[in-house]
Amino acid sequence: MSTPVKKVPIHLQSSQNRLLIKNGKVVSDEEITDEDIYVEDGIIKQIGKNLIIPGGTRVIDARGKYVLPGGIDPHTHFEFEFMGTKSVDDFYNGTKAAVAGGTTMIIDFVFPKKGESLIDAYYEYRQKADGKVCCDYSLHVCLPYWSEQVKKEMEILCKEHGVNSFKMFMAYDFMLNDAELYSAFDQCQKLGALAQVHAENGLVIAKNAEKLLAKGITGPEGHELSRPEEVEAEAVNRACVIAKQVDNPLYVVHVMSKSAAEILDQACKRGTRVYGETLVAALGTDGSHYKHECFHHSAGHVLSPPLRPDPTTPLSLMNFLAQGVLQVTGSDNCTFNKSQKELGKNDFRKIPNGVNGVEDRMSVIWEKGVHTGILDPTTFVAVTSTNAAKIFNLYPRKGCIAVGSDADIVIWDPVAIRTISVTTHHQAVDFNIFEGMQCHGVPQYVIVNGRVCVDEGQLRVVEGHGHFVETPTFAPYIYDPEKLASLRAEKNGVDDEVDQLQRIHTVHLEDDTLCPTPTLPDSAVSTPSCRGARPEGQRNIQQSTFSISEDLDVERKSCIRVRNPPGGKSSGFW
Ligand code: URQ
Ligand code: ZN
Ligand code: ZN
Repeated sequence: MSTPVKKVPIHLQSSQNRLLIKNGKVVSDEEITDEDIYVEDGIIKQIGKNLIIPGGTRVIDARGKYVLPGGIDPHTHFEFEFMGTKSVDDFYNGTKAAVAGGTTMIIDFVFPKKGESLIDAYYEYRQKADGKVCCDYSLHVCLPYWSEQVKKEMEILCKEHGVNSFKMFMAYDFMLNDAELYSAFDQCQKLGALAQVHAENGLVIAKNAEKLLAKGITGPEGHELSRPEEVEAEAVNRACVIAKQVDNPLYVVHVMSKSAAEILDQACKRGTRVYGETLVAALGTDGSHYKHECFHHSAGHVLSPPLRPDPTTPLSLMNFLAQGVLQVTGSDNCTFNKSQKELGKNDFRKIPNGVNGVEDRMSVIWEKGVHTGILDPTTFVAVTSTNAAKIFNLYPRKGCIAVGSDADIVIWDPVAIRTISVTTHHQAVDFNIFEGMQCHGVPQYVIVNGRVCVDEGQLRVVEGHGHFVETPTFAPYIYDPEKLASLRAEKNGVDDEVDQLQRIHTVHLEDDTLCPTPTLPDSAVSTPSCRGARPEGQRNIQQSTFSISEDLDVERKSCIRVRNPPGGKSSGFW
């Protein structure tokens, strides 16, 4: 068990101030290399072989392990007042659990009450979080209503408070109508902010729920029955259409169904700049739990959009991540105890929505994605860290292991196994939707801003060690045609970074001369989408036979390179 310790000035943590990580396989979103990493004062200072480092530096031997950029969970709700109660993981417990699982940064949501000033709500969140967070964090801001004042405050948040993304709801009693969504997306477009959307048709859900209750269906199974896949897919489509009218990129949070992901795929092919986030809950479990006879069990799985009864959903969503149709994974960690879930004992509409995931996201995705051979480690890094860093403009400070980046690093043991359980997790909640799941892939060390916070598996977080990180607007990876153009000019059209830009998604350019399509090889992308035919000779991850143990056991080469083509994986030699 961890014991929170008092914040110690960084210069007094002498043994942890300087760190050398040796002999590991360093994974980025596009390659795996054999390199050592030297960290000082929270920053990565050197990467390479035979580094010259000061005496007294702590050395961690990562032989046989992967060295990953710390996970970024772009979707949490800590100490969130919602549906008449408050989520039980606060910014301390929540970020402690995040770190225990290999996540070194979270992005939470400011949730103003209807009519409340966005700025006031933002300050309330800063006040709640700043002294408690064990890792760095940023904030999205939700728009639960629309007004001229909201519009003005969005600008202030972007210009003065380090916010670059806003979430709008198409369900719940604080949903925006289509005209309001249009205005909100339009304002995002002017500010260079990312519009996020919770896509479900709220009006249809309300009618369905009334009908189900009238038939006597009051239990958690009614939650899913009232919000079937097409209700999610319809809203995703509508959001994509509206975003396209104002030509602003759209980020669809918690894509929970095949139908919704397919709509994103189609929208992307039509040239809408759209990014999709799915949840570890959707990848790791399914909607069969709503039929469980125990209310606490079934209600413990209630979130919106719901888990899907179609048992092929988790695998399909994982494949969508592998193909680049979806780019990001979050937890949507929004935890309520059994006693809180009982608020909906007689009416499923009142069950507080939300599940755990911030602690287990990395392990569950490794188990279901990498261990099964669907993702390789570089795609794992892309979908658990790098893509979120790029989309929310935290890259390259976060989301990669590079000189000058924050030393947020995970030493990942792909062979170790742990069994997830409410009895051993670090979250405050008394239920775990992944109970009993055995996961290969355990963080042996987790380094947060240069401090070893998981040390040979032992959790040693520091309350308040994290900081608020500002997210500037106009993220170059989704907005800046000039960045793309100069990259292309420098690298003669086909280069890793352009590939990356395409792979993280759908770089839709107004100026056709900048469009990457014509200069890429025929076999590569055929549209500005990240997804296209697999270039010759490049391995199809779906048919991959790569082996983690082989990779880690091979005689050490000076460099193992694995390139990611747009939309897939991966050539190179292992
Ligand atoms: O919709 C969300 O993200 C929050 C408000 C609640 N959690 C959930 O059920 N997904
Ligand atoms: Zn939502
Ligand atoms: Zn959420």
